[in-house]
Amino acid sequence: MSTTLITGGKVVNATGTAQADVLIDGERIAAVLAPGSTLLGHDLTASVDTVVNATGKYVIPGGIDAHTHMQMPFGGTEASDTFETGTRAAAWGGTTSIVDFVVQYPDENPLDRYAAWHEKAAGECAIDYGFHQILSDVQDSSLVAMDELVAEGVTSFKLFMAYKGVFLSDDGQILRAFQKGAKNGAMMMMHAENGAVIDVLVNQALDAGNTLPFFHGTSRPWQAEEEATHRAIMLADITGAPLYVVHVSAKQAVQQIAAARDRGMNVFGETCPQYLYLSLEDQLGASSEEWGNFEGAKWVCSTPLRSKHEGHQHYMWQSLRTNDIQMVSTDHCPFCMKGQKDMGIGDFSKIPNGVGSVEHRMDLMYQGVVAEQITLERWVEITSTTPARMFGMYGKKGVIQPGADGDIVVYDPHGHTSIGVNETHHMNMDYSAWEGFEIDGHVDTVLSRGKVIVDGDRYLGAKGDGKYFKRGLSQYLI
Ligand code: DUC
Ligand code: ZN
Ligand code: ZN
Ligand code: ZN
Repeated sequence: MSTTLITGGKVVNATGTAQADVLIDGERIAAVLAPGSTLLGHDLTASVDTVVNATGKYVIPGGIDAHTHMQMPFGGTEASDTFETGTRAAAWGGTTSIVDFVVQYPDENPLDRYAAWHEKAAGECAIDYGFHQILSDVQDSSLVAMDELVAEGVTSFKLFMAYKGVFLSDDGQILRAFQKGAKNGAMMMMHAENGAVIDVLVNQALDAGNTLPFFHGTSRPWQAEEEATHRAIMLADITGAPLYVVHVSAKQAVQQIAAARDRGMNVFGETCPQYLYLSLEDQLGASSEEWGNFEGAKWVCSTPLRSKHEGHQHYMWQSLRTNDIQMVSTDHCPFCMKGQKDMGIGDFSKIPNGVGSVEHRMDLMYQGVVAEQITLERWVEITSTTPARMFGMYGKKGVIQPGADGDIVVYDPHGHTSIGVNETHHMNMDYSAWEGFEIDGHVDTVLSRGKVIVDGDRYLGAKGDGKYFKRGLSQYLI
């Protein structure tokens, strides 16, 4: 077992920041020590196998991205990052755990799909991974499977109010799944958009000849998100199930979540970097020599980017500060422009939905600290500590304390990261949704369960380093 000492840095937990050294023994944190401590008279720097000098830098718990779709079959193709490429990119960006979605399509057995996801991920991942389960079109067998999956560490289930024939469950099916969640303690996750309304608006847009990517956004109005969020909350209230609303982009949806929380409900909200930084107007204005005004396809995702004139982005930052929104995941669902997104030239509804950001979440959210939108501790909380607690990983993950896994990032606030295309990102994509973003800050060193996997610009990890994490129930529930 090797030992590592991270010296000279400022250890940042959600609860506070202190100058401290971190001693890692094997895979776990052994001690958090006053700077320069000896142990029983021994100079630690001379006693350990590896010393990481973190002087002038932040030492934070590794990021947890609780919403990814590695190699997900979707929209007639498959998300372009494999478990291997996607988790390696995550590691480069300071994320040391993901929770990915097992997909059950209608008529498939959720347990078979769960086994299939293990097959895809086993031996491939750079960092630890857990699974949520997507349930489509909830059947009796799905309800039985939910108990077995919870026992396997799949303690959260995502349902959809949109994507008819692919994912959509009706309100009765949702109610039944929620009843099960209320009983077995699982977190119920919701893609909250009114699918029937969206389907009509999509067809009307196409009939009118409005085929460009921008019309993806205009045919998914915020009212469809607010309404579905409200409905999901009411169904949770009827059943007593905890509810986690994924990829919230509309301020009105946040207001529904905040109102439910004020009433004492266990309702939680997640947003994603694209809803904090990007707008429908950016998508409308996008064009390039290569793609013309199809360029906007790079940012086709659901929920969609929202209008900046309506103030959603600003509201989302504020909600992160006030805890009306609890955490930030990416909804990493990457597709290349060539051969994937371009299926939607002439018909935006055929553009596979998704943006790839798994590598950039920690950097992008750190810009909120730089811009004084959130505190340093809140940055750690929304990217690591809360995801760990929300999804039953806290204690081992999401905190720097004795006994926790040695998942640690040394972050240099004086460093700089330019986000560009191939040379400067590691995701398996032929473009970047974040191209041109200049980041104040840099991920310097990344440890996964005590092993240094990123050291400056060297990648020292290997596929298979990452192991399945069998999650417990949410630590936010009594
Ligand atoms: N939204 C996306 O953008 N991609 C995957 C699925 C989803 O809900
Ligand atoms: Zn979704
Ligand atoms: Zn998703
Ligand atoms: Zn670097």
